[in-house]
Amino acid sequence: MKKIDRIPDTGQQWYKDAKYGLFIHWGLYAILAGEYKGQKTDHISEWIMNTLNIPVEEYEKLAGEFCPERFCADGLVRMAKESWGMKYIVFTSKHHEGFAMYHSKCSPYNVVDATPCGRDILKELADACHKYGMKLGLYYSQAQDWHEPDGYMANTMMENEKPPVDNDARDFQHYLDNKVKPQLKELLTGYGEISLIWFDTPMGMTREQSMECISLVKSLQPDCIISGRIGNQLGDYTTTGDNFIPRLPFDGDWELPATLNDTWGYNKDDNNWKEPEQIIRTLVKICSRGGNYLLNAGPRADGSIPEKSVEILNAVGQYLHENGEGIYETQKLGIYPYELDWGEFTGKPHRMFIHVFKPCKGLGMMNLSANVKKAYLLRDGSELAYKVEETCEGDSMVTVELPQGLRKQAYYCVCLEIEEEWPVFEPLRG
Ligand code: JFZ
Repeated sequence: MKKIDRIPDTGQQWYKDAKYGLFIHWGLYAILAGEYKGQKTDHISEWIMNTLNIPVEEYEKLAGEFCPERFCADGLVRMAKESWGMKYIVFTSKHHEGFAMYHSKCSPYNVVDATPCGRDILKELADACHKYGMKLGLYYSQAQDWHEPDGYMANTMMENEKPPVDNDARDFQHYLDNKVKPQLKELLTGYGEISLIWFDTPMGMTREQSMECISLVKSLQPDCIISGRIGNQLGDYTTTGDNFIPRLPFDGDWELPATLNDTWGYNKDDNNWKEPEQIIRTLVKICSRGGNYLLNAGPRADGSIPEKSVEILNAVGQYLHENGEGIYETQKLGIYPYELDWGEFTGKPHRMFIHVFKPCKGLGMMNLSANVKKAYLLRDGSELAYKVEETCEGDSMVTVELPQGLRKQAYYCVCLEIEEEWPVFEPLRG
């Protein structure tokens, strides 16, 4: 059972302000794209080696086919920043498959030495991030490594006549000392500023082993943030379950990792895309509850981003372009006592942002008590009329009036400037 004994805090203002980042899952699994020798995986595609029980010697051969001709780090980072409105990128430097997407000197199983492309993908990405002022984080699978005899491997539900893996029989410490730590050292010394290490699936790691990884990271880059999945509740922030949105405002720094469809790595058959509107609503909810949204794109093996992902992220980016003030740098709000079907609130000191998701005749907010100084449409600054009243039942009520044209629209944001630092959400009473 998880015991919560402290409020997680990254101590990094950039992270608290960021709100929206890009997760990139890219590795050899992108070549299979969800299918191996005619068999399709029905699990997340980056797990295909484990799910379909592909032997190491077979899986390794994929490296010989890795040819990312269409990968352009510069273009990707520029797009993430300018079109998608993202403030940080987390890239899979090594996922559970064990393959390093950078030039590792301590394992030849890497993108430079084991492939015909010979490109240090991470170097290209890091250069672009530093050029555009994009914060760069690295996903690193510290516990699971299916390529190494001493790395852990999960026993999945989707077994393929596979004998269970006995992780206890493995010399995990040996793998930790001989692959994880040397690789972390390479990653934190060879690629400039690394703002975050996204550890994952700690499995059987002891507190000491988690601590060893943390100490190493902090000794090399003290400001580097450690994700919640280092294990043993030692992360600098809370990582929620994938695609799980906390219902209530949540103390401390936290982040929700999420997919655009049902997989992280590229899967050619997964077309279960989320609508941009759903992504926007989720982003707003996350902001009102104090977290960050780390949204994934899984490039194809050739390095291109699926067109549908680009389309969705562009649409979300358009909302951010117009309404970013109501997203970036916002802080956790209190609990508004009503469930509104038309919108959600975010806030900064002396400003409350009303994100409207449905056509409304006016924005009536019961049990909101605030001395409103001004109401305006965020995207163009046009002022809106408002009323601050008390109902005959004695509840506070703020109503923003909407001009005809706006009543038919949805996905816009209204800012209320208020005298108080934070609006008061009155509890319901009899
Ligand atoms: C992990 C990985 O296994 C997966 O491939 C992907 O990288 C994802 C971001 O992270 O999967 C998890 C780990 C933890 C939870 C869910 C999925 N969790 O705690 O709910």
